[in-house]
Amino acid sequence: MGLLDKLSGLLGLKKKEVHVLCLGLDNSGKTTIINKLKPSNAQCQDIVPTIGFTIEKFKSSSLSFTVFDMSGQGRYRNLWEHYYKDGQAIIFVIDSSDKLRMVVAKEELDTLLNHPDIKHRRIPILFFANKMDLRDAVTSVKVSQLLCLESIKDKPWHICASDAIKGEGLQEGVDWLQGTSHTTVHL
Ligand code: G3D
Ligand code: MG
Repeated sequence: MGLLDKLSGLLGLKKKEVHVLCLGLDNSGKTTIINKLKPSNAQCQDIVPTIGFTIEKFKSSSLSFTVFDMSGQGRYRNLWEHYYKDGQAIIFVIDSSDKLRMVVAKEELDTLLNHPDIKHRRIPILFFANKMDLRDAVTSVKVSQLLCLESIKDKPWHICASDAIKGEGLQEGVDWLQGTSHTTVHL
């Protein structure tokens, strides 16, 4: 059973689709992670390229994924924020080796958390401190400090160190999301 099948197993009882948003700066590893997670029968529903901005969408039996880069010019912001209200879980991916852009990732996270469609919802957020295999990578504890995750009080969150190329850490993350989704995602 693929990781995604397992995650979607939580819907066995409820039979409704869960929308997962996979976000983070470009080059953090989102596409690599999603490709590892999605079952082989997942269909690439939609890749919507506009100039400089791409939204990837995947769908399996009861789970749909919307993936996009939170970077580039602010003019794309409206495009991606449009998806927030339908998201029932968030996977936020960080390149742990990119210390220079960690502050940009934090800014994007803060903007996300303050968005009206996210701010007042107990939407679970799974953080992947990705690229742990790289020599320059900081630990997941350090990533968590740099992003001030402890200040997130009103949403369940969890951080996992991951190496998306080898697939390490992804299972732990999905297990957490599956566990928390039972109690926090309203279907
Ligand atoms: P994005 O979808 O967030 O933009 P990608 O990111 O999934 O396209 O990944 C960006 C680059 O980082 C890719 O390399 C990918 O192979 C690499 N990458 C993703 N996850 C990891 C990881 O855990 N460890 C390491 N070392 N590299 C990772 P290329 O060379 O294809 O640009
Ligand atoms: Mg990508």
